[in-house]
Amino acid sequence: MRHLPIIAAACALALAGAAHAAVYRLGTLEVVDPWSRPAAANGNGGGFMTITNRGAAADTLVAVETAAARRTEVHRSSTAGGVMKMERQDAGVTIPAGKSLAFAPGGYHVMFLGLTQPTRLGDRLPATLVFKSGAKLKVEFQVAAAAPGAAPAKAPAADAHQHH
Ligand SMILES: [Cu+2]
Repeated sequence: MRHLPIIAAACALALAGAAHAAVYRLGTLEVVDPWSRPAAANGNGGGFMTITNRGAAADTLVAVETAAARRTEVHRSSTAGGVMKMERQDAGVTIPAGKSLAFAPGGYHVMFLGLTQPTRLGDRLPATLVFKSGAKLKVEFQVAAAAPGAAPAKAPAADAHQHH
């Protein structure tokens, strides 16, 4: 065997501390900081992350598998005329070759429908991201009040609204 750093097929560097990003890799796909907000059992949760495709071809997130919810969908939120709506992305979400795509509140997100258990701060929701290429990337959505690595919120915004 050649002397090379061992890179596991799915390499999770989930380190404690806000300064360290959680990075999951499989082939040319990379997912950074999957996270979700606390939610009640039987409720719905949103899953957020950044997916980078370092490959030469586009790939598409087509499904998310998890035992933590009865069903999952991929959604996109948008605001038109001051009204926020969510649209199911039945064809999946394509990450072009060499690009990153952010799943974030107000935009693309994974929708966990019917959580089997309440999710609390510090919990991790294991899930498998399924891509059109056949890649299946295991990640853990960290339950947090805000995006990991984001500046600490001073106070909840008065106009903060939850669409889930
Ligand atoms: Cu949604």
